[in-house]
Amino acid sequence: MKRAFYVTTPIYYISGNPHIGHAYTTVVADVLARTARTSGPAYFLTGTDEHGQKVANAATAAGTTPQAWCDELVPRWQKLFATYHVRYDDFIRTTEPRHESVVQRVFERLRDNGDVYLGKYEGWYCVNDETFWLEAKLVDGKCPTCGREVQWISEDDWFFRLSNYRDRLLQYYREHPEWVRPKSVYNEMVALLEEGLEDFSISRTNFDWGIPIPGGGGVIYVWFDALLNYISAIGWSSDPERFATYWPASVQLIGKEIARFHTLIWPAVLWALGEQAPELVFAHGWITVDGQKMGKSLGNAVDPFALAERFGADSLRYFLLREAPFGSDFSYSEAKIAQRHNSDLGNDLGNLVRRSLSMLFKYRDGVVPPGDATGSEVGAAMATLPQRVRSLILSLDFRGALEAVWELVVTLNRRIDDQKPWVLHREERDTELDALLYDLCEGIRWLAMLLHPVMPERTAEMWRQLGATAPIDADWSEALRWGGLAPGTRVVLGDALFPRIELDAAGS
Ligand code: ME8
Repeated sequence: MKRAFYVTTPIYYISGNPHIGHAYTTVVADVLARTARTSGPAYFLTGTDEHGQKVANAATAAGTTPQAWCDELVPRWQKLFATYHVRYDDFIRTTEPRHESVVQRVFERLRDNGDVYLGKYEGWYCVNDETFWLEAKLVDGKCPTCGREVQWISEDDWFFRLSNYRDRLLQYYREHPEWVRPKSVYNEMVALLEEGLEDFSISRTNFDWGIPIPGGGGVIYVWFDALLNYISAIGWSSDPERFATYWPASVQLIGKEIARFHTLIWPAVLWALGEQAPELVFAHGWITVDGQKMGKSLGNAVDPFALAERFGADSLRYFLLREAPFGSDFSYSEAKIAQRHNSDLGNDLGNLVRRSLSMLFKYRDGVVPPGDATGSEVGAAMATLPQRVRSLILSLDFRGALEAVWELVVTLNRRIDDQKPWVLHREERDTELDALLYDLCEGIRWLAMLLHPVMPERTAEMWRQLGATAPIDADWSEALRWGGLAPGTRVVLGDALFPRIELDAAGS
């Protein structure tokens, strides 16, 4: 039934400016979507989470209304994603009517079938994380996630019968040991399930910036509202055919601090609606500064626009995917970004392209010669590379995928060093020189295609310099056969792809 790869990011609170952490998840989703698109349809959703007390407080502090505040901030997020070359299919805002009507419909449906009931909530609430906490979970009386003061809440609320789904969830976790990754998060969620689940408050009466409860009595709790974006955007209850094309989602990416919402509450809500749980929820690690999660509220957030300006958005994309195994935390430093940029991208990849194309100019007037008629050794050695890279990316091993691509970078650089084209030229070993130059250009074509999902803009420039005319994002299994680059292609000498960044200037 399902016909497309569907990937989502969390929708971001627009209580302040975006930071590099927000770009991180969205870039990862973009890499997945771009890779999936090379072999079939994909759909990539991101957006903004606009209701709730946190956003309302930010608007009040800025002396404006929540809606005006959101309208003003949304373009900053869209600009962030454009700056990082992200190509999403849809950007959902939770204040849009297409979303609000679905949330109300879900509420009514669950109230009618008894999964939602009226009760009394008394307990602690953290506005920053928009999260209710049991007293026992507080740390020194403060929010266990962000360490801020919590407030006492006592109100009549609507509840979702989460406790009813505990056994089904446990069974589901046992039968689908890969549905939540990484394993550390899976284990943590199973431990929570074993402790037992409380019903979950899904309304608020002490403030009004939210979707009204049908029939009155407050607004819908921001998390219940927000989770539903993943299905409201694809036509739940309004366009069944479209919905069936995309749901269940292939990958839902989140940061690990919101795993509980996505892997305990979210599947239960979906089951209450008669829908399936997503195929995979991946809770990735944090970008940290001095061991702490980078975030606006801690005052350690890095401006993603300044960063892109300094290092280039594609170098940042590369860094984010290459630096740590996906799932782990990793510490941020400009020195590390500069190091990856200069070494992997500048020395290995950029120099390969520059050396190869300038030799082609020097020895063959910039025209790609014919390859070895008896077959290429490099081509044979790399035959399964595209398949390997694709499957590593789609299993979210981005670092492994980049390491695999670098096998080709290293092989080509080594061939130049071993075969010494300048000697081949001097000794007039023309056929050998032709074959080597062809392999270098064909290798660069492969690299541009394989790295396109990770560095869409720099690889497009590689493509331009190579004089390639076919689409760079074509199906790998068709386009990546050694010999695809037509002899006679005229290459173009361009600027260095990854100009060196001095470590001192970059800070450390
Ligand atoms: O939680 N390192 O929104 P949010 C890595 N609106 N990723 C980070 C990060 C960091 N230091 N900081 C933020 C919300 N992120 C809710 C989500 S979904 C139905 C509702 C990324 O603005 C990461 O993906 O606090 C994290 O989960 C998300 O931003 C949190 O964004």
